[in-house]
Amino acid sequence: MTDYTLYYWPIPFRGHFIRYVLAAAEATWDEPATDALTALKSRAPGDQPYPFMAPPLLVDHETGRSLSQMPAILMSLARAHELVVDPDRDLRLICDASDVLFEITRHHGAALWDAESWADFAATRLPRWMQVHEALVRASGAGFLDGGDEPMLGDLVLAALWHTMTDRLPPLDPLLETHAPATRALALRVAERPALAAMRAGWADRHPLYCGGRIEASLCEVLGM
Ligand SMILES: N[C@@H](CCC(=O)N[C@@H](CS)C(=O)NCC(=O)O)C(=O)O
Repeated sequence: MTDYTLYYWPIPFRGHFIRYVLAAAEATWDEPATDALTALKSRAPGDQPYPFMAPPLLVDHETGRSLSQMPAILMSLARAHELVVDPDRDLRLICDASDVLFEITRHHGAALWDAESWADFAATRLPRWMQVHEALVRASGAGFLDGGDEPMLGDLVLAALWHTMTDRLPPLDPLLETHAPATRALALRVAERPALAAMRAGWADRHPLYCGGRIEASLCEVLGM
């Protein structure tokens, strides 16, 4: 039996935040097929073994506990595997990441990207998010955020956000290089750790690339992919 079961769509997006922490913790996990997730998600809350609105949902097989909401899952997982040094900062970074995911999908696909809306986002809020993290990374000094030899939760969150985005959507990499070179380097160092590289290798040729759906199609279109 695996240590955990992760219910999520077969896309990187929010799932990679959890996968980064699971892989860094050298935990084992399985991911049920989409129809199992859809069946669980569409049951009435009172009939669900654990009531939840939307994936990710993580089941811990040692404790028997289920948890939804990416920030709660990350904090709980990282605490259990001793990956938390500065919980307030880490939660703040997770909330930042959630905001960026919300923004880059135009509120989970509520609207699709077109050339005009993308040009505005790519010239204003997206580079500002990059600059915000760049300033935090630079203030923490060289190396990982907490100064140790191993990436901890804050590093994993930054890498799951920025490396995943620019790796899966390569036309965005120059923007990150311009506005957040130290963050990009940190994210790359984290993503290249053997356990994380091995996890990512399983995704190399997979589609959807990033967030899936019509919003991914519109993103690829404005990015010329
Ligand atoms: N606040 C939630 C957001 C979860 C969420 O929006 N999940 C998306 C996939 S990334 C989903 O499947 N939404 C379907 C729904 O809301 O019914 C979290 O951080 O986990």
